[in-house]
Amino acid sequence: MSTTTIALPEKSQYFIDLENQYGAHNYHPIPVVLNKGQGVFLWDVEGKRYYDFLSGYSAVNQGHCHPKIIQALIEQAGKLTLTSRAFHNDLLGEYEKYITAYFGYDKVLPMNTGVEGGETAIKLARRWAYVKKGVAENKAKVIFAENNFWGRTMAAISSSTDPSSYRQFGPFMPGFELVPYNDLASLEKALQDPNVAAFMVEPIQGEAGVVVPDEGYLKGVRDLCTQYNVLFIADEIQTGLARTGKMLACDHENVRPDILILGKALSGGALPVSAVLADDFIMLNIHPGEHGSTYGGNPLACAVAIAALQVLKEEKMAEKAEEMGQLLRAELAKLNSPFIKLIRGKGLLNAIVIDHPNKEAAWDLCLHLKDEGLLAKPTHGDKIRFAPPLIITGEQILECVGNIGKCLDKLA
Ligand code: IF1
Repeated sequence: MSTTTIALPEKSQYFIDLENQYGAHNYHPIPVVLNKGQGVFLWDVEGKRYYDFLSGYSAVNQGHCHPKIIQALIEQAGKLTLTSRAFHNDLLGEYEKYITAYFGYDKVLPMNTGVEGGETAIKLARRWAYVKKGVAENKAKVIFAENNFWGRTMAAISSSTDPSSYRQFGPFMPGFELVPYNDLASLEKALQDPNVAAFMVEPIQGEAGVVVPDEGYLKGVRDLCTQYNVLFIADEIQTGLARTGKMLACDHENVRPDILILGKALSGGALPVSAVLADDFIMLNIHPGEHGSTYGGNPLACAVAIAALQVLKEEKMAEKAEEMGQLLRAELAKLNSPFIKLIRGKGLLNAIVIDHPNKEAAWDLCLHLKDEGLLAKPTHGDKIRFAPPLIITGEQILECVGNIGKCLDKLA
């Protein structure tokens, strides 16, 4: 990361200094201090406006502070925010009915963060393997794709191939195996093991730098998992909820995972809400007292999630993402920049790969973009994710690409 220290306006520096002094140093943010968000825009404490091209890592698909989502938050916040699952409430069942019909599954297990959704999916798969598939206790295996990212818990990093995720945090969770992404032959080989409970995979690998698999990969995963009686777990926490131009990235190939994990935009950025959806033959192997969480399915989250899901459909955000994504990639290509090696993505989940002798070029480009009023952040060094809220207009895309072009020229 760039070590060049930039002189920041006093107000911004004040807030950054507080974080450095009193907060863990587990991030290296772009040097900007935000205090307002609305739609595709963010404002910093100096009042400067930015286009948000990260969308909270796809948690803000609906746009910052979407009025309908915030309205639901405010109304419910004044009534009842948390009952715990020790008691019933008048929102959980309504939400469960709504989201299971929305995605076509028998049941949902509500959690909070995305990684809790991943953990829940793995527990459901292991339990199914013991109860239904007949795998010997503690012998169940779960297969993951290399370069996956599904969070920061011990289980999540136990499946990671990224040293910055797992180094010096061992020992790790047993029973996890890895296959190359987008490689059906390797997957089929791994599935020969009768102890395999599930294959958990992102339909597009987000953190890896928006890696889109070949057409037919997801269909192949679905067919192989069916053939070998292995559960297909789709981690749609970043790719789901209209981000890639369909409601789910799996919809591009019309495949239905056995377990679907959602998070991030399930609340439109208002509060952590995640969900695991599956049919009864998987979900009903977990019995009362065997899994849960204090905030899982809380009434506030239910009210917000219903509004967040309604808005996606009412405002046809998947269709918009498809159209705007095509425009964004086409306009980026037209820049013909010598510093863009690759443009890839689906819908409004895109990334450019920077080609430049200076290994800090992607970071430096993001600093120039910030000065031009566009916020983005590199991932894995040379890739920059371009993922604005799905409500961005064509005119705004053109304006942003113009600014991206100006900033690329500064890398010369
Ligand atoms: C951070 C990355 C993205 C995810 C997928 C599960 C989770 C994530 C596909 C876990 C979370 C977040 C984590 C956040 C930044 C962001 C991220 F850069 F870390 F890798 F998006 F690419 N599955 N991704 O992308 O969800 O528990 O965070 O709610 O750790 O800084 P979570």
